[in-house]
Amino acid sequence: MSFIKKIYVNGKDEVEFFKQLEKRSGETDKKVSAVVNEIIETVREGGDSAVKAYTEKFDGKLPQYYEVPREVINDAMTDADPAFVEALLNAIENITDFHQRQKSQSFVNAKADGCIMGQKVRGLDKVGLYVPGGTAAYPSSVLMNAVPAKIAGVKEIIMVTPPLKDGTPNKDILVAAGLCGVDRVFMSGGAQAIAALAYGTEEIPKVDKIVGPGNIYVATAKKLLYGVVDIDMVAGPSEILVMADETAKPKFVAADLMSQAEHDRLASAILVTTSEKLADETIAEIERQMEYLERKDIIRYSLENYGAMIICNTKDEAVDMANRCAPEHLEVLFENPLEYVGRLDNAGSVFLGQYASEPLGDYYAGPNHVLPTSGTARFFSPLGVNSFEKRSSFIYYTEDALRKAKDDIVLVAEKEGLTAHANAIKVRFE
Ligand code: HSO
Ligand code: ZN
Repeated sequence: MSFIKKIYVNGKDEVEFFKQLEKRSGETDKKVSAVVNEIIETVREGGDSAVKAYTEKFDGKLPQYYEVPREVINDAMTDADPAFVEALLNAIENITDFHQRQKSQSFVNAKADGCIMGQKVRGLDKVGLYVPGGTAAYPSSVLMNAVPAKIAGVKEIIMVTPPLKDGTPNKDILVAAGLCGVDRVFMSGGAQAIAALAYGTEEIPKVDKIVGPGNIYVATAKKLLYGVVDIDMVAGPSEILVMADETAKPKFVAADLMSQAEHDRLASAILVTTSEKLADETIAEIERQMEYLERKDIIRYSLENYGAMIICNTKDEAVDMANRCAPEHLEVLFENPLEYVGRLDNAGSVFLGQYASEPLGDYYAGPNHVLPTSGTARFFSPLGVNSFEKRSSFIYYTEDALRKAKDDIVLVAEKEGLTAHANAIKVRFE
């Protein structure tokens, strides 16, 4: 028996497994909320000195810089491995090409009666980008956040990120930030950095929206400050669901499942297949390939707890299951993958065919890798240009047109008991 579960569709095991999966997306923890609330209030009152005091308290010392000087960012770019810079530039080109197509258009509707109405779309002024420390400091995520923000027309992107253990900035993150035009970088992490962005301090600008993943303190701070600022969605653990038939290659399926399972111990990787033979061979492949992967302990844990091989009777059953799960990433390794696009309603990003391996989307192809998790792809969309845009509408009316509309407006205003509203219309025709 392998450490990975094999489950037959519609059975008792299936119900148990999905219950276990749901437990991953934890409710907001009351104790964490209390701690974060206090941090938020202290930073709101105390500004930079409160941010620095928390950094010292939690990290034991202050980082090399509070704000990273521009020359340090430029030096990081010139000193970096040219192949790494080239790879990021190629990714930026693809991400730009994809996201440019998302830009919304303003519109003006000039009507025959002389009235004009329209909608103006513009980028947010200032956006805060949180980049976590530790092993989850991903340069690719800097690209996925900053490129669409730039395309939307955001005027200033302010990054906050904790330092490495020795107090210096993470050079790879600086390279990514420099290449995609991040304007300022502050070396500060945790709930204190989020509070600083939301309220502004003497040095850290107040932003309109905060994006980027973080630990439970960061996520809680974002949730608590929603309304003071806008936020992106609060990302849960990574997920992949692979739908495959007997034509899929177990070697590829196993590799792709583990590519997500390695993210963290709560990651989930599920195979839904019409072929029990494929499931068995994939399990064997996982056990073989896992041995040479650096994060095999994380992979083993997440697959054991949140991974499964689900055997279906038909492809329709597999499609239904994918739509019900609404996974962050959905791979279609059926013989004719393109035939299924129209029927897949609830996935963050869909990967079609055996060469659209999930990491291609994480790093390179162009679509965003910041995606809805924990079933929220039912109603949330990937991060994109519109996440950084806002709309305002405008109205111009002629005297004649208002005269025609007058009685309707007055009638409804008086029904609502709002006579000052009615009056504002009536006085114009007395
Ligand atoms: N798969 C992650 C994104 C990522 N992968 C960054 C590698 N680096 C989002 O679920
Ligand atoms: Zn990934």
